[in-house]
Amino acid sequence: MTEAVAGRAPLAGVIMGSDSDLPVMQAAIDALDQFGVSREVRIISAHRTPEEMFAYASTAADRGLLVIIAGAGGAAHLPGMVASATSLPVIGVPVGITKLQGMDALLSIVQMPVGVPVATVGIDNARNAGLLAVRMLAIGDPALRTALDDLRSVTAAAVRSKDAATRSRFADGPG
Ligand code: RP5
Repeated sequence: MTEAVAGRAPLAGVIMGSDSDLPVMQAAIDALDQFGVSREVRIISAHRTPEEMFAYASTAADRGLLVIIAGAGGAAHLPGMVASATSLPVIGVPVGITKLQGMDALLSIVQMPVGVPVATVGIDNARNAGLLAVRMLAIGDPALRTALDDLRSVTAAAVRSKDAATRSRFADGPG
């Protein structure tokens, strides 16, 4: 699905602490676009623009958003602080931008206190964040669920193809 998403009220918000996160976060945007999910993209920082962050999070549901993907690196407080100010599901993306290669961001995002959940994906795995958001939206959207089923079929076919090629390559060995 590659239908245009412009002009429709966004269902997903993709936010990140800096434009330096964008090369990683682009994969989340691409996944949403692949499934025709309307989205908005913002640079919002928990540390540098905290007022904007709280305004964004606290108004997100009323503006029609259904899910928020938040990426940040280093002392990555953006996903957790956004989750503290909204009841929408928040998916956190640890961005591996520092000398700690994302372990700092991963632990900052995943170690949330009880009561304030953030669904955390792997370091730099923004595509999974996008796909998880699509799965959440598919709960109430049968067409989206069918599209996800199709993607799983394509993914399985690719693995079966690699399996066939690998079996063929090693077919002549001993045993
Ligand atoms: C974090 O600090 C951002 O999410 C980014 O990953 C990191 C570095 O930001 P810049 O100094 O590149 O703006 O808040």
